Amino acid sequence: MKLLLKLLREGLGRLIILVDWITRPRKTQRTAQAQAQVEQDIQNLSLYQLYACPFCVKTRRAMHRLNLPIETRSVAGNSPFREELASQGGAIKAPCLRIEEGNKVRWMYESSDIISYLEQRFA
Ligand SMILES: N[C@@H](CCC(=O)N[C@@H](CS)C(=O)NCC(=O)O)C(=O)O
Repeated sequence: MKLLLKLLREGLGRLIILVDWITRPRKTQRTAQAQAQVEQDIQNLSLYQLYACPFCVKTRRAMHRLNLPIETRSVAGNSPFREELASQGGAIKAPCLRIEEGNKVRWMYESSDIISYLEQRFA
């Protein structure tokens, strides 16, 4: 039963990835200079995430639409990022956006909060 649920969840995750890939939104177009500035500005961001998690797919889709090549860090299995997320962020829940602000680090959970934050900063 547990195995069946796992297979179902993973199958659904793969299906969501396929549908996302087929229906990808267009990337925001910027001048080369504006894009270079954005790419500079996202250096302090990283997304802790899982490949087939629907909330992570939704967040990566928004990143794609906003043309934000933010570094992604997998928290699957025994990845060191998983431990980092638990100990520094406070919970193992994906997605989570790590935001470095000067010498402070903010951990933003909730896909809809992350997307709103990215839209406010970069849309
Ligand atoms: N409301 C959250 C849901 C996130 C969520 O449930 N993520 C799952 C993966 S699909 C997770 O990290 N589960 C691990 C856990 O809860 O321990 C969001 O929109 O980001």
